[in-house]
Amino acid sequence: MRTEVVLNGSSAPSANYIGWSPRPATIRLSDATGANGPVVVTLRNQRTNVGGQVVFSTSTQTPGATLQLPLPVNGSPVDFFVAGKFRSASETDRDAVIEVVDGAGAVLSQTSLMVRVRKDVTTLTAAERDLFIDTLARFNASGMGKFADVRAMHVSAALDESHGSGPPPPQFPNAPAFRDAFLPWHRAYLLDLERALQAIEPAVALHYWRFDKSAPQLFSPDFLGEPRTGSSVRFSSTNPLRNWKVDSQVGFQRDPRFNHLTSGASNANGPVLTEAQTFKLGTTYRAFVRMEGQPHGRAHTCFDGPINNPATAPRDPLFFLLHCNVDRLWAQWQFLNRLWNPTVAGTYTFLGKDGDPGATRVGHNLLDTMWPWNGIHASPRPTTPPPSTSAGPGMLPSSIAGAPRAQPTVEEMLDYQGQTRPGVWQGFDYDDVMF
Ligand SMILES: [Cu+2]
Repeated sequence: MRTEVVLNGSSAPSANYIGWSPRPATIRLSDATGANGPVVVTLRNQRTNVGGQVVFSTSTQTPGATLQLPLPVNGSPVDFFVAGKFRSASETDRDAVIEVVDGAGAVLSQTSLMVRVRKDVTTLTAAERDLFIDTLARFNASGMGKFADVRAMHVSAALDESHGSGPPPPQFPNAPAFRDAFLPWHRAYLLDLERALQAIEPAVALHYWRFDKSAPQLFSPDFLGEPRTGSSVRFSSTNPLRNWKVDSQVGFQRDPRFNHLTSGASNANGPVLTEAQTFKLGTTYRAFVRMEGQPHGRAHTCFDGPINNPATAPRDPLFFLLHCNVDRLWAQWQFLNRLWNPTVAGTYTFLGKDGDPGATRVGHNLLDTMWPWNGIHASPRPTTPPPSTSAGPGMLPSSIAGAPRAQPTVEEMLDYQGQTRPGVWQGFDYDDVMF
């Protein structure tokens, strides 16, 4: 007797990646030899002391470490859900194993999967760290790879789309200066990059730099480089980033204006807001998005080097770890305030589309699509051809997540876990932001 477990609607191994959101799964008797009626099986974690852990649920049963299901003898599939057990993420590729046993304890199948989440860089194993920097280096390919397009999404022509600039429109005088889509735009941006990295190496995830805490591991020759005053950061001779090249330039400067070995980020104006202070910016999106200035902006300006200027910041890989933390802060804030659904007051600012009364700048209204993924390059959008990590305009698709669409709207970036739209998961989670 054998069983077959299928995750995320595909029996391909590339589908066996989950986060904290319940993912659709099926189980069936693939070989019913010896059964003369429905077979009750138990799903469990094969190893409970090592590797990623999962929980099982059904439409009527709450999540648990085991699940009993009767399987029809004719081999038709039975639905269930599987999710990563919060704070029990994988450390290596597909180190979680769903084991199925019959009533006598005989093992009917084992299915490997990975609970793949974005982690605090200070908690990574050496293998996780190396997987990340190696994949990033391969994606850049010493300046010859598609990483150039990721950078080209965040140059000066694009900053109206991704950041705040200019005064608020006259009909909306109290609006923050065009900042609304700062967080959704960067969420899409990071996800597009992460999917590009996962196309090279499925086990990789973006990770985040908690800039309000010291992270000496990060600023070391084996990770993102050791600062050297006035010159490029130093990498160890085995670090795949040692040949990091952008704009025909090898290496980059990143001089901290703070003691990077002992404290969180700080500049002449003082430290970045702590996480707790950031959450206290307010309980509406309009109040919270002021974090674009502090802590986000200040985290950038805690260094001398390309990272302190928006148009050049993506030359430095730290940019992506900084922004991953910005996105995580938003995700955590969303969770704390239960704000994923735009029809709930405070989730987002303007709920209409460009051209409606009260609209702010195109690309920043809830129902607007976002450049470059929408492929539009006529004013007032950036007029340069939109760079793309995929063959045409649009986000890279995912083998495990159906969302967002290739040309996402601002709205689609809000509920990344499917909190208010069950099953609509974007394919990423944070180690400390639960579902
Ligand atoms: Cu930034």
